[in-house]
Amino acid sequence: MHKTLIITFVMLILTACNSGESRKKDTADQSATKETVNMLAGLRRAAGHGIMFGHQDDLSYGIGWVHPGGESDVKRVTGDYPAVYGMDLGDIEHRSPVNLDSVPFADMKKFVSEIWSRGGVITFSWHLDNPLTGGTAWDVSSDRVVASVLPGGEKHEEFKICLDNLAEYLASLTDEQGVAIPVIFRPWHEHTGSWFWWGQNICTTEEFIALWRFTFDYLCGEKNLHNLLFAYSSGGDIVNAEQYLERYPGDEYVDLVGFDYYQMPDAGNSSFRENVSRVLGIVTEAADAHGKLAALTEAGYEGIPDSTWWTTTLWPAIENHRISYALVWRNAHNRPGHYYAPYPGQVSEQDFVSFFSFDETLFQIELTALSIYKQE
Ligand code: BMA
Repeated sequence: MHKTLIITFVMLILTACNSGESRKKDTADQSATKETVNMLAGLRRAAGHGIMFGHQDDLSYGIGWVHPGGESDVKRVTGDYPAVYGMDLGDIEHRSPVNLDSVPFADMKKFVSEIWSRGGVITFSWHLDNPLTGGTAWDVSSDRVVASVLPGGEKHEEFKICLDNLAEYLASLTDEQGVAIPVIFRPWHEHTGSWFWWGQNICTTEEFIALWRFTFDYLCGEKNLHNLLFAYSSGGDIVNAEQYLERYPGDEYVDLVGFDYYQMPDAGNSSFRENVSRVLGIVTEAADAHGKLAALTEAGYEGIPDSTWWTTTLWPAIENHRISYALVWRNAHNRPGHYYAPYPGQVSEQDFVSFFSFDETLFQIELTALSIYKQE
């Protein structure tokens, strides 16, 4: 009897140890490819050196040009590419040849291989159309959309087709050797605001978490995609950690945590600086507590009317926080004034060059030296 008890006890301990060890990879996806695992380790390493600069649609178009190949407003101003490139997958759910901002998905695919070959970082957002109403991502006319796409909902099968189309595209992102190129996938962003159909007042906490987990499980499980790091990114309206983490889907579903925040024309530099720094405090603390990376996943000042915005506003807001990257939004070529990075002749051009020269801002040249995809 005594012996049986001891054996049971030992077995219990062994089981406990094993289940503790069953999560071996640092990535949320336990079947992540070695390139993806290396990428996460490389991103952690880079965060010890500085903050990577990112730009949305950097290679697709800029002020006065549209994807001729190799062009970049950031490069035109600094001589170097950004470290991080944001791109958007909106409309891939319909197998459209171009995304919601008219960027051909075929071009994006070329950019992805180009970025991968020079050791840059790719992050995808997804402004997915509303599957219930057929409207855009911004159609918040119904609060039943998330429920309708979840298992049992009337749009569930259609939603799975959206994910199938997304997965097919993500799976096609391979290099010449057939290696799946690792990317940061940032779905369901700005969910603490109520302007997208997956937003705060449009669905419940349970529905949002179910949506996230379903997306993750379907892509990594059903679709066998293992080149994704998942980014959880809220709006900038964060008051405390509890609110920030209210709809956090769990450590097993997330690799990176962040938020999006823009300077409004009437808000002033100090309110941007203070809010970004305050929220980064909350987000980096949450990141540390959960063993995740942190980032300012979207930011900017539309039209950058302030000639010293980079060194007197953005940099002071982020410099004291250990974050992986700060990404500014796109330089629309066909929407006058809708740009967030400087171009030659723009008023903040020289200041951006100063920002670029800081030891702790990382662009492509520093990233190449850090070779973030190399196994440690
Ligand atoms: C928004 C604007 C839109 C664009 C969308 C997705 O912030 O830039 O013009 O369609 O992002 O990129």
